[in-house]
This record gives sequence, structure tokens and C-alpha cells, in this order.
Amino acid sequence: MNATRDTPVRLHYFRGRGRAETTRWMLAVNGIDFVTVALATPEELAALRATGKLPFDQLPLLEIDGRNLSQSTAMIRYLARRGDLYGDNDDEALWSDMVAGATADFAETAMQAAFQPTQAVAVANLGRAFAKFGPRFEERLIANGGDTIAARRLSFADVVLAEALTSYLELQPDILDQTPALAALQRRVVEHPGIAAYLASPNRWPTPDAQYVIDVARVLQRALPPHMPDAERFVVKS
Ligand SMILES: N[C@@H](CCC(=O)N[C@@H](CS)C(=O)NCC(=O)O)C(=O)O
Repeated sequence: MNATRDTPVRLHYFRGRGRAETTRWMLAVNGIDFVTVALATPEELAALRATGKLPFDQLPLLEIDGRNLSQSTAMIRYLARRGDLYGDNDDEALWSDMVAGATADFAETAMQAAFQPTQAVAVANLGRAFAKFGPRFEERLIANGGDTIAARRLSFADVVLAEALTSYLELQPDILDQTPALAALQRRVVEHPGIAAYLASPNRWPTPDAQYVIDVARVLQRALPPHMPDAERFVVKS
């Protein structure tokens, strides 16, 4: 047995999905169990920073295989290589990267939804982002045969795209009605045994809400969105 592979995998982040969520889905699709380390206070963040495990002083942090991984895009690609989910040739790897990059742009709108002043604003933003990216994803998926978007078989691009689509669906349940291939892809990925087990587990956080926004601001000691009461409450005045 490999000693580093026996050490628990630990994912450090706030009490919510945010920029750690794609990594959670990639751990899940690989069938890798992990321990959630949910930071709740600025002191906990300071203590983590003092360990020297954060090369850029940022979260998330993934401890795996004796390494400290920073940057969510690096984490998903590390897990894609580890799980053979990066296509079978250079073209498929390139498509995986292109789709994952577009997905990161697309997912940002869902990630920012809880920070918007109203649900209506968040849903309108999602509608605009989907109008830009949704038909392009649908076209690419169909051109690639309809089952997977970047390679001949499942790649990390399918996983991160399904993660983003799942967030969109939570906020606007009919959003995939006009893109049946994308809707089928999302269903296939959430039915993958590793992903399904993760989604039913305590490691899966609920849809981000105002409490999540407050939790992040408290840990980072930064201002809340201006529409929230006492928006400067966590900012340390020097
Ligand atoms: N591109 C990075 C972004 C990391 C990032 O901005 N993390 C935020 C929390 S979501 C953070 O640690 N902010 C504190 C800081 O930058 O000092 C990633 O995807 O991992």
C-alpha cells in the first residue's frame, strides 16, 4: 500500500460550494473519499495560512497524494489526469480544456447568484449567460456524437459542465428545456455512481444562500454586498 494514498484527502474551503465544488465533483467521479475542512472564522484561516500550505494564500486547498494543491483549475486537471479523464489524444485534451474554460466562464454567473440583491436579478443573469453559452454547448455536444462533449468517452469537461448545469437548474428548473442533449448529459453525469453518492452525502452543501455569503465575508473579513444590512460588519478598521 502507498503511504500517501492512505492519508485522508482533505479539502479546505468555506461552509459552502463556491470554488471548491468542481473539485468535489472530480473527487466524486474518481471515487475518492475526502474530508471536508470548513473554515468558519478568520482565525482558522490565519492558522491555515501559517502552515505554509497555501502558495497564494487562497482557498480552496486540496491535500492529496502528499501534495498541497491550490487553484481549482489545477485541482480538476490533476484529478482528470489521475482518473484518466483527459481524453485519449491531443485534440480531445484540447477540447476538454476549451469546454472546461468556457464552463468556468458560464459557471461564474451561478456562483455569483447568492451575492445578487434579489432572486429575480440572479435568474435574469443566469438567463443571459445561458443564452450566450447554452446553444454553443448543445451544438458541440451534438457534433461530438451527443453523449460526451469533448472526447469519445467521459472527460472532466463533462463533469464540470454538469456541475454548472446542475446549479443553473436549481435556480431555473426549465432552463434546459430547449437543449435536450445538454439536459441528457446533466442527467447522465448526476447518475454516475460516484457523483450520485457524493450528491447524497453530507459533503454536498446546499444551494448557496445569504448565510453562505455572510460566512465567506466573515472568514475573509471583507465587505458584504452593498444591499445587505451592515455591509461593513466584518471589515477590520485599521
Ligand atoms: N482562481 C482561484 C481563485 C481563488 C480565490 O479567489 N479564492 C478566494 C476564496 S473563493 C480567496 O482565497 N480569497 C482570499 C485571497 O485571495 O486572499 C481558484 O479558482 O482556486
